[in-house]
Amino acid sequence: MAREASAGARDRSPAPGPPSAPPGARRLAAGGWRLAASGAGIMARGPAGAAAVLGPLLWGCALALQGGMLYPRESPSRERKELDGLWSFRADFSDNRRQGFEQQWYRTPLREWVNGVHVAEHEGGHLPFEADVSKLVQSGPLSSCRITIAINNTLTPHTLPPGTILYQKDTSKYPKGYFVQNTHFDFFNYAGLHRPVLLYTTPTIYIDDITITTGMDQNTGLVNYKVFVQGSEHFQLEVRLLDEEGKVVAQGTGDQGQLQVPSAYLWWPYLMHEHPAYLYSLEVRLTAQTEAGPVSDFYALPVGIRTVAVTENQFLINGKPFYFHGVNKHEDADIRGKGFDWPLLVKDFNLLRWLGANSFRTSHYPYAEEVMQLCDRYGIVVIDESPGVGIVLTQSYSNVSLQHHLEVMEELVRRDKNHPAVVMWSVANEPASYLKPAGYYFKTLIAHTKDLDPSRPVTFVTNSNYEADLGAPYVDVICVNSYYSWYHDYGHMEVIQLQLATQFEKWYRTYQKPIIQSEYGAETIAGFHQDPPLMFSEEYQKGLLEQYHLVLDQKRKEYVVGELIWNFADFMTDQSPQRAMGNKKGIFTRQRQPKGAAFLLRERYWKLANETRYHGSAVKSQCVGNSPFTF
Ligand code: GCB
Repeated sequence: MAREASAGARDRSPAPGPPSAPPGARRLAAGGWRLAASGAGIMARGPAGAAAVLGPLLWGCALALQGGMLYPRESPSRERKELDGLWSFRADFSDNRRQGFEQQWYRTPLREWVNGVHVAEHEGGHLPFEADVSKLVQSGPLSSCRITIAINNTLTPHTLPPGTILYQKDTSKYPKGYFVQNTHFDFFNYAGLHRPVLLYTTPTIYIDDITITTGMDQNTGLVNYKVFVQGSEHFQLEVRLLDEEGKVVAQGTGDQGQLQVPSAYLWWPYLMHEHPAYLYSLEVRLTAQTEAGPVSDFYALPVGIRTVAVTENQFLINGKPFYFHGVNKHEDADIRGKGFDWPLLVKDFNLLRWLGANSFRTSHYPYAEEVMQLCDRYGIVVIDESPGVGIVLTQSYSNVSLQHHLEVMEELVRRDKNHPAVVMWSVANEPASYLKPAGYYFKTLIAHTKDLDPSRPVTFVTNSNYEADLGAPYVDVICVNSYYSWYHDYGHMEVIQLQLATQFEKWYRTYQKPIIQSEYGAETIAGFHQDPPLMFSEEYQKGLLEQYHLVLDQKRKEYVVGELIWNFADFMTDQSPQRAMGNKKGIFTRQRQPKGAAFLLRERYWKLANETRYHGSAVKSQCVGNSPFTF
């Protein structure tokens, strides 16, 4: 089985075609294992074959995906190896390096070879895929093995995110064959493997997937489980739920059932309860008899018991109103670019907790699984967004695109369904939802996502006008982005209150659904100061935020259920006259140093936490202390 990696090619050359001698290889000792390498977040390619494979659109149909995508963990029956380190990458500088575009290799999925044998292919970035490679690597414990992954980050109108290749034909201005990749999103389309590639073993009969949903009946926690097994139809399953002290609190047998936990500890968001993020451990033990003897498998899954619900004007977690005071992020940092990095992750989570942020949106693609695990562990609530960003061309609403988007939602739900931190799916960011086909597109996509996971609300993030938005009728929560006094009425912060209040009123009157201000902010260059405030100064960012907060404070008493600043930190983008070395709307710099707005927001978020926490719980009121690590 193979997992994880993430990609996007910074050079504009096409990825190598199916190789006779595989390029870009890494050696590893594989022994007699069942072997797994994984590629999460391999950036996108043309999904031309998708419609042919899946047939008609999937609304309400069974899953197109085969098998589960449990995070590879060590256990008494499983071993895992991380293939971190330097891979030898090979860019193509040959004379015929444009051959890939001419022959449209980008219309075929990403490919992976082990010892020269093609084992897997995958379309789309940011989500894991895997392949069983046991037969290819069982030649002896000391033998080596070559894994080759060909990655292509070319974006077409049908990939997620979509993009186009623009050929410049005017030879008085551009060399022959010159082309550029155009995108409709505001972050850098990094190349390469962004996340770990892993090998892992399983027994021949193994636990392939687990689906958990949870509920409450009075004080009794309910954990519904379903276990999927591969390799045989004859096996026994035992399931035990352990509390944080390791005490068994419930148990069952068989591949599905309900565990009941008297006086259960609930999973609460950070700052909403004095004991946030309580995690049980679900231990699943499989035993089976085979001709070769007994086989057993063991997998332990963290489980948080919590409920999520939406009313006309509230977002409820465990039946109590929850207010999102959080951020939008990017997988981006200085030096590493988009690459996964544990120290960076720990730093970011410490900053989130310092800030008093209880939530974030995975703008604008699924983040690494390890990020989601930390959210579970620290109680940081997540709006889990697909890579559906920049759907603005009519072609990107075609059936081919929709088909791919439906599959991507299946992959996302399959990967993240068991995370208590995930409270809502976002299928897209700022699509051209006023275009005619958008109504059918979002109706289908949202219905399919709800079908996959009836336990969570679904949304997409809009910047369309409330009257024109054809997707909004289908969402559970209205998530709206606005940049008053930034992308228009430059410098006129005095109009923000009127414009924002009008925005909220119109959306609410039209839909009677809770609203989240899912983006707002201002470009700010750390260290620029100006009084009276001018755009790009730290004072302007703070002033703009304060104007938003005045209106948010009124409307959160009615139907606004959250505010997510754009952005947590500065991040890299394509070059343009609007971007001074990337997007600078962070409240932290790209190196994670605070701008003035970080302190302003910290003051606000801790105050909000004290006001909006669940009052049955005694969260300490030391919130606005000076300690940089007051949790
Ligand atoms: C948006 C987008 C986000 C951009 C941001 C900006 O509306 O959703 O991706 O980075 O605005 O700064 O312009």
